[in-house]
Amino acid sequence: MGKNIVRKILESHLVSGELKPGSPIQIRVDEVYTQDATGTMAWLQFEATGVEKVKVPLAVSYVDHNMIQSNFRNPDDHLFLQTAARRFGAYFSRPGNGICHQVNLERFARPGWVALGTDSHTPTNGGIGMLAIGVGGLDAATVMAGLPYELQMPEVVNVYLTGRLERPWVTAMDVILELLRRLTVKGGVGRVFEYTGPGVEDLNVTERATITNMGAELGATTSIFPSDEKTRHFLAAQGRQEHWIELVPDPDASYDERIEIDLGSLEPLIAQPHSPDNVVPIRDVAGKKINQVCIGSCTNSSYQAMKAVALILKGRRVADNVSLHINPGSKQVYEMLARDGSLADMIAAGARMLESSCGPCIGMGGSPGTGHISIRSYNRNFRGRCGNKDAHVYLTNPLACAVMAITGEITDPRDTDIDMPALSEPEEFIINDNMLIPPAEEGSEVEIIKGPNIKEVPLKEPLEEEINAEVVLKVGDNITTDDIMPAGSDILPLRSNIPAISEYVFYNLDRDFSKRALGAKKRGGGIIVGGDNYGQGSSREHAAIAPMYLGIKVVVARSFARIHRKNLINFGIIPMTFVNGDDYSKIEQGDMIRITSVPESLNSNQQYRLYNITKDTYIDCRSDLSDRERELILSGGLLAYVRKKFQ
Ligand code: MIC
Ligand code: SF4
Repeated sequence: MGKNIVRKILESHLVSGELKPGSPIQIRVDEVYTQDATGTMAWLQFEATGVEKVKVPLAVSYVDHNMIQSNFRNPDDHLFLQTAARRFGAYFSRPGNGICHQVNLERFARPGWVALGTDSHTPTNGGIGMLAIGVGGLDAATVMAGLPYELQMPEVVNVYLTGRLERPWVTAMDVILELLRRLTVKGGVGRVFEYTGPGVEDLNVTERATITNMGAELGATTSIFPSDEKTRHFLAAQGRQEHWIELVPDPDASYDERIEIDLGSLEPLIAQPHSPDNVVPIRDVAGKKINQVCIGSCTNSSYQAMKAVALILKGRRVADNVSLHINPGSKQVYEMLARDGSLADMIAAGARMLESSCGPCIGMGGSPGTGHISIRSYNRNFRGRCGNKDAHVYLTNPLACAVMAITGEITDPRDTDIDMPALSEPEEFIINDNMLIPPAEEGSEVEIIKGPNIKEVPLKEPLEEEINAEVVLKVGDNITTDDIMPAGSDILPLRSNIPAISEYVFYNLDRDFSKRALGAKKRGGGIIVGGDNYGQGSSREHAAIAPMYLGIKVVVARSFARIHRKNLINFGIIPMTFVNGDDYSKIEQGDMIRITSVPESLNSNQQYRLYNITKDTYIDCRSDLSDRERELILSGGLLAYVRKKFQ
């Protein structure tokens, strides 16, 4: 039987395991990249392995999230990352060079390679035919130290594209919004989305990257496009034609499932608050007054999209009731907009130009006001993520965003007299890598500089025989890592300081959580109870490290999102699921739970009888850990495990 692209790449990178959906496989990795908000931990953890130099062919450390520098914390972290990269053999992308995924696509991504990135939107690189997976910092650190990466072999879903994006005001963003509408934020768990079909030819690499970027919101392991003539064109325009290879599925390739989308039938869509899958046609919600528009981020920052935005704004003005923020995704795009006059058109129209960074997407500035409506070309609109839980964030394509900045209300652009600008990729991009600092020839001579913001990574205590813990929180379905460990300009600068950041765990849902958890820690520890898809969204391992620090021993949920589940295991917290989903109702916040013979159950059939002491009932749970994952938990987490291996 013919092979699909995912299988071809995995076969050529397989170290051990069987490519059977659900079974654990270990693969060799070509590139690892980090961003600053997760990267300080990743590099501290790499340092803790004692390995002198990264063992992957390419490593890049980006700075793009923590850019406000309202005190010493961010610049301390930046200097640590810069010196660590130079010492350990990684490129350093300086603050101002752009958002990691956009820059990586432009300058490093290669078809046929495998990449890990410490950020959930790493699949952006799938637009070029790279198998790019978001992971926690500790996974990245151990792979850089020389271990293969372990994941569960996902199912491969074929998204078969027909037709062309020929309807006015429909862009690549509408393709992924349509998929989110159909499949929801849980629809991609345990799956990779491979795009094929005649419609693929209609999309260029940056449009494909918009689709694979936001595939993260489906909960997918990753998404990927073929590498074809469009890919060759993009790489040539980036001066990297030598990195091109053709990568297409065999004609008779098989898939676990198939979904079809006719590009020609799509219309402009919008995701309403507070979830990226709450998608409707823009026309359904048209007419609402808006307060803010944000254009850019790692989802929609290509030169062609930004240039089209500038053409819409040219000679027009931003409505009085709207604040328009634009954050182009990379220095390359920004410089090109400046040189061709687009930047002047944006400024003249009244845009507030931001630097090339994540910015308002992660609540680093640009928060909307109370009750305000913000329209964004970004990828996530979880409540509170923008920095204000009383604001309403909608997600739509960048062209529609530009139109709404002018009309001042939610508008389907087809209902205006504005002409849609043509979209096309340039023949050549401006290539100027002067903000990419290569690693040192002699790393051992470089001193790593750690300012006072940088604290040691805490280690987990070894696993106990018996857990006696209190249910410190019970939550519902689709809890995001933004709920567990909020970001924003007050909290994000604490990423290198676990004791300090742990005070904010579940802060927006329950201000007393961390105090309560610390109290329970003194009495034996805490348990969190969750619904379906617990831990969806970002890759931030702080959503596991900080709870570990607060004494959380177990999370019991109906199901887990992939990256968060792995992060929990890496930090020694056992992710358990209910054998019978209805038992979720048998356990309440405040209940005392006893779990006996924990290591023994973990080592045998991974079944646990939880005794609810408060209610005097039993609840059957299980964990589905691979052999390596069990070993990790028994050693007290991945870092302890790796230390044993390397020292
Ligand atoms: C996000 O979009 O949520 C982030 C901020 O980029 C995160 C990473 C982080 O929390 O540092 C992600 O997507 O993984
Ligand atoms: Fe940055 Fe937002 Fe992209 Fe995350 S989703 S990498 S915060 S731009």
